[in-house]
Amino acid sequence: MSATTGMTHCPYCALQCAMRVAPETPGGAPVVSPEEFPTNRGGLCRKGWTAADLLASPDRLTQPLLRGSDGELHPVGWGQALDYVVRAVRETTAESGPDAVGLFGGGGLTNEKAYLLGKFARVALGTSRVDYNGRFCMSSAAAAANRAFGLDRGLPFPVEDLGDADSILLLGSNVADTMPPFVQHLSAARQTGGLVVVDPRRSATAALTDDGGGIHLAPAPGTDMALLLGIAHVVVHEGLGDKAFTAEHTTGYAAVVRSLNAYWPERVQAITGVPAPKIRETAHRLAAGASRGKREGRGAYVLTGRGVEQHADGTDTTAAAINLALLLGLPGTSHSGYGTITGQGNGQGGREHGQKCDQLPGYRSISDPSARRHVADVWGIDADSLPDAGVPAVELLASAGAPGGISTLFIHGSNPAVSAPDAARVTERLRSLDHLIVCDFFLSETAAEASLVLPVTQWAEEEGTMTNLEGRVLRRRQSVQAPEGVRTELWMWSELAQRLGAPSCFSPDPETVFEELRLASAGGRADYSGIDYQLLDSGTPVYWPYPAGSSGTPRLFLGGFAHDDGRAVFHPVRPSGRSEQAGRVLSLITGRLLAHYQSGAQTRRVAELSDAAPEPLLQVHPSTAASIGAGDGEMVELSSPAGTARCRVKRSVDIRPDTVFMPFHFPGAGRANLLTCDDVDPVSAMPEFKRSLVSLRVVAPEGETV
Ligand SMILES: Nc1nc2c(c(=O)[nH]1)N[C@H]1C(S)=C(S)[C@@H](COP(=O)(O)OP(=O)(O)OC[C@H]3O[C@@H](n4cnc5c(=O)[nH]c(N)nc54)[C@H](O)[C@@H]3O)O[C@H]1N2
Ligand SMILES: Nc1nc2c(c(=O)[nH]1)N[C@H]1C(S)=C(S)[C@@H](COP(=O)(O)OP(=O)(O)OC[C@H]3O[C@@H](n4cnc5c(=O)[nH]c(N)nc54)[C@H](O)[C@@H]3O)O[C@H]1N2
Ligand code: SF4
Ligand SMILES: [Mo]
Repeated sequence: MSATTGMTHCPYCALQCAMRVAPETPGGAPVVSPEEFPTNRGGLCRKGWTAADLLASPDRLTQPLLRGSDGELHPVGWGQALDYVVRAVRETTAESGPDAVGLFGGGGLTNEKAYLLGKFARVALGTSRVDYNGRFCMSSAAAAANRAFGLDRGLPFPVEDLGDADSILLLGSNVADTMPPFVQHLSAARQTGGLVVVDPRRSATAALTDDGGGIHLAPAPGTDMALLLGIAHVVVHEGLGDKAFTAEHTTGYAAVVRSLNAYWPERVQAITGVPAPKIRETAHRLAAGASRGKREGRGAYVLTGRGVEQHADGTDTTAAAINLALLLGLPGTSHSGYGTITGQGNGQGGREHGQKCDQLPGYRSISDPSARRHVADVWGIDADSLPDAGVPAVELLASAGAPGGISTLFIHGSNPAVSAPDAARVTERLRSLDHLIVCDFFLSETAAEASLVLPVTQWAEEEGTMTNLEGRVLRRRQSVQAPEGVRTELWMWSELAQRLGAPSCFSPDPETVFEELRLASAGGRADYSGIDYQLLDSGTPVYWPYPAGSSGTPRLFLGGFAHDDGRAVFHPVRPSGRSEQAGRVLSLITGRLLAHYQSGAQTRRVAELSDAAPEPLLQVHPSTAASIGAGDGEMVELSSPAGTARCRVKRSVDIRPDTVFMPFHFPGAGRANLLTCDDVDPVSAMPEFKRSLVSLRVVAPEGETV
């Protein structure tokens, strides 16, 4: 047995905790055991511990399912299934052109799959209509980081660097539930009282600030930008900033300082509900960390999560967080910085290799002629034959079955019937497609709508690489045999490309695909050309950019930012009028529970996890619950401009009275996304997931009004 036998990484989040998946006794069912790795240091969360249940689940799909004339899904062979796909693509393309075929990918796909999916779209199908669920996840943070630094890598430093921090400002992130082993990296900041958590709820992470651990700021939902401007106002007006840094390493300082003038702490208190003294205390705390960083190497970090990014102004709110970090002189130093906490298993790699509608592998722009030439040369095609940029996720899904839109759609690694905004309308759109082809290993709510379901391998059944939240590339090894009847997505694209007569090679072998990805990424912003499977097996930490001949880049920007002049760019931002109504309306915020992952398609099938959280519960402040006469466990109907949903009430003093919280992991009438609308951020096209205006009323469980 080699040292790497059974060694793999978790199927879920971007921390990519290391684990071994192997039978306890020869021939027995596989079990998970944690492994020592810098991100998890031997820890796993409950989802990781129970992940082997996914491999043995009785719900596992093992045969393609084709919808028959009776409207039901029936098992068919792979030959028949692939014939169906080829016919669907040919029919749609002949009728309406290649852009009538769409692909929707996922940030959980390996780098190899994300890469080949983008290539399959552009080369085998010739369509521009490809995008992915990372649009719902990372797009605002990516847009803001690209604008400010010229490059987006979630954490531009190893996660372990946080372990030395004096102060950490954590905005809209609940790592104690979403990445439990990550909490270890916050312990030094907590010991010095330097953890500042910004969340309208006293989340499990906000509770880490108790007992001298730090400060919890609970702004009204959607008012984070004003809060950040308030903190930055104090930094500038009390002379706490790093003027030498801003003079030497940034552009746009004067404009950003002007933009802060109207955000003195008392005014920000009126907008956000955060007391002015706490705003001042936060600014001083971060500034103290920043200067301690310069003296002793124990610095300050500003980190953002989905709570501040998933808004219709998420890019600008993230920009406000970056501006604050720049004023304090944090980014581009070895002891301080700004980062976003990437969410999905391969949320980082998934955004670099061409699933995004405007990108080619290596984080290249599809509208850049030299990038097109480079990638077309690797693919052995003419650059002019590459489609132009397509449309982002919300627009792509909204165009399903609509005139001029897509009429055939492939979905790989996403369950938009539960997770997309305005999910009822998205489901209707999916139903109006001529052909919906879903690849999954479970019959997700989206797969249940498909005309064809293709059963594919999952994490520990296949080889591939992932790029975690720090930009570290790692191997997710095959540890168990896949059940008979399932195929890898690489095999499937390879077969389909051949049948469709694609003018390039589509290998079914992950290592061969990775070798091609290296070439395609060479010279791009996310350059993987110096990485190969042997290097990854050697245990050396591997961070991109990793050009051939280099030794990779654990810490970005130490020698300057990625803009041509080496400087970071301040982007002045201003809150829209929307945030001013905070406190006078009831806001629904949505997010995650420890026990479930995303749309719940996987974790709802793990008994221990579904027992822990069997249904959605609406977190409501007791005073708000009393105002509508709702007791614990009572069923309420929530109404928003997008629609209505139902769930039971869980009263809690850990949330603002003007705010209710609902997890989005559940299907049916308890779907949080029945309430979210498809407003998007103008820069990133990120939907407004985090805040919807709602009203509540108590209903009888059967649905009658009480
Ligand atoms: N258990 C679990 N872990 C996961 C996942 C999962 O589904 N389940 N998914 C993974 C993925 S893909 C992602 S993207 C990450 C997400 O990880 P997080 O960003 O930590 O998760 P969320 O729960 O979406 O949001 C975090 C917090 O934002 C708060 N929030 C909501 N609205 C606002 C607001 O307007 N302002 C502020 N300041 N805060 C707000 C919520 O109360 C919540 O506590 O988690 C990853 N890990
Ligand atoms: N209201 C609200 N909505 C949200 C969010 C929120 O905070 N609030 N968060 C958003 C965020 S950050 C995200 S990332 C999205 C995530 O939401 P989704 O995009 O729906 O992600 P998952 O639930 O992980 O769906 C993955 C599906 O793909 C399958 N799958 C897993 N791995 C593979 C694979 O390798 N290949 C194939 N073919 N299938 C695979 C799983 O079985 C599952 O059915 O939800 C977004 N939606
Ligand atoms: S924290 Fe994330 S990667 Fe680690 S075990 Fe939990 S779900 Fe898996
Ligand atoms: Mo995400």
